[in-house]
Amino acid sequence: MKRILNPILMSSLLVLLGAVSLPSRAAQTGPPRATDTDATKERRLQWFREAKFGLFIHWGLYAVPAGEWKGNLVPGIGEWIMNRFQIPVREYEKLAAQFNPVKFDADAWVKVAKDAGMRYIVITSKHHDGFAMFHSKVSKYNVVDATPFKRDIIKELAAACARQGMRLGFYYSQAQDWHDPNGAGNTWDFGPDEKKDYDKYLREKAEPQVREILTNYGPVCLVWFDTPRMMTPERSQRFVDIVRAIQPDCLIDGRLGLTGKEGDYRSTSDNIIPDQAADEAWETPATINHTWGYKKDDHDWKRPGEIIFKLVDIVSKGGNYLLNVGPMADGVIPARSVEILGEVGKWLKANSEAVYGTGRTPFGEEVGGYLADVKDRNGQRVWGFRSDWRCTAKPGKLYFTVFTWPRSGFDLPRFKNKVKPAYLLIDPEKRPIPMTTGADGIITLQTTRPERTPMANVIIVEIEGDRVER
Ligand code: H79
Repeated sequence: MKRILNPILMSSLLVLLGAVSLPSRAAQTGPPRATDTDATKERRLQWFREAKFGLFIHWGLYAVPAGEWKGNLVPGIGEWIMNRFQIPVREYEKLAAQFNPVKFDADAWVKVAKDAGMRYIVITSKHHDGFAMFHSKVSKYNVVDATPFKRDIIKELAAACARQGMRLGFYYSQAQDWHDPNGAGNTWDFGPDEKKDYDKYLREKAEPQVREILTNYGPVCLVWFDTPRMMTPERSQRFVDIVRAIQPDCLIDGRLGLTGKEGDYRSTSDNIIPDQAADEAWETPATINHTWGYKKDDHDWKRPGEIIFKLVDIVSKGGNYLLNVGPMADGVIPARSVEILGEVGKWLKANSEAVYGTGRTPFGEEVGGYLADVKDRNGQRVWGFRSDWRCTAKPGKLYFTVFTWPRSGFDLPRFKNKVKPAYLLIDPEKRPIPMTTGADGIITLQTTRPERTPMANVIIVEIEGDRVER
């Protein structure tokens, strides 16, 4: 708690005192700012740390084959179909002529995110296949110039987000581009990456396109780079400079460069939630089924309860959850994913206080620990995962989200602060939950599982003092 709040408080204080120069208009055209201190970074991150939950949208030409090419179903993730079947550029690019998502309704998409309780959207402006979902002057291989649809998807989504007060960020595949002869990844048409003029691709396509998405679509909350193949420090710095020069408040994810530290926050591996809490800002990108881009045969959806658990688990560990949907080629987000997100949103709406703007758990033992005397077949320690409850916190307030209701009352973890009456978050009357203190000093909240709100219930424990003393 202390460590997570202090930088934020510090940065606003410093800003108030004028100790940190805020990015100015002049900085937008000048050379890279030398003043990118931890405090400026923390100030940029403030909305992100509060937001917790975002909608990832993977949409592109791969929605047309929807995971099937010439009668073969692609194993694995749908947006990789071109790579997996080594489809030549001349064949794959014909998909553009079939991309006509007449049912696309940007406002409806933003509403899906809103109803799910999501606070930001990140959409693929260009994935590894090289196709731009915006009107690019750099390459004709884009949704306006190459499809019968001719509408700028990104422009419409940006307008809908502005109307509905939703932050918008762009995924941009900076390294892999299977359409460009010098982009990384397409070895079947263009040979090995080492023999390519990679900097020509960066200078003539990726960098100018990143400038376009930061210039033409209003405020961009973050750029989500991915798979940093061959992204030397010097190359990733060029992208940092572009972002900082055009939109100084825009965040950069953790997959721009090879170290993972070139951006503003840490990105975990796809679908990986860390075992333990961390103070640095971080985000888990995750799928709602298995694929990112739409695949007609992927029906293995995560249940709303699983998603709520993952969300609270992530938030209690100090992270953000960027959960993906893969819209179909007609412009519709698969109905099942919308339903699932709606269920999550219902829970989140009722329990929002335990999620948005909270800090990580002041405890930690609730997430589990290495099992004593147990080794796996490789001699490695084994993590014993616990999922009974998770804790988030605000100054003077602890939120215990209980997933497995204990039969004989809920035992609070040990801490020194005096405890004020506890109550259920969903109880408008805040009726105190009876408490007993055992001979061992453990406080037990004597409550049975509440009938209302399915899946998980939040107990609020107010304490004396802003933060937990153990
Ligand atoms: O955009 C989503 C993925 O397309 C992207 N990251 C998320 C957010 C991503 N790029 N690379 N990877 C994920 C790792 C991909 C690994 C695999 Fe494959 C792709 C496994 C199966 C298909 C490449 C081709 C490795 C084996 C076959």
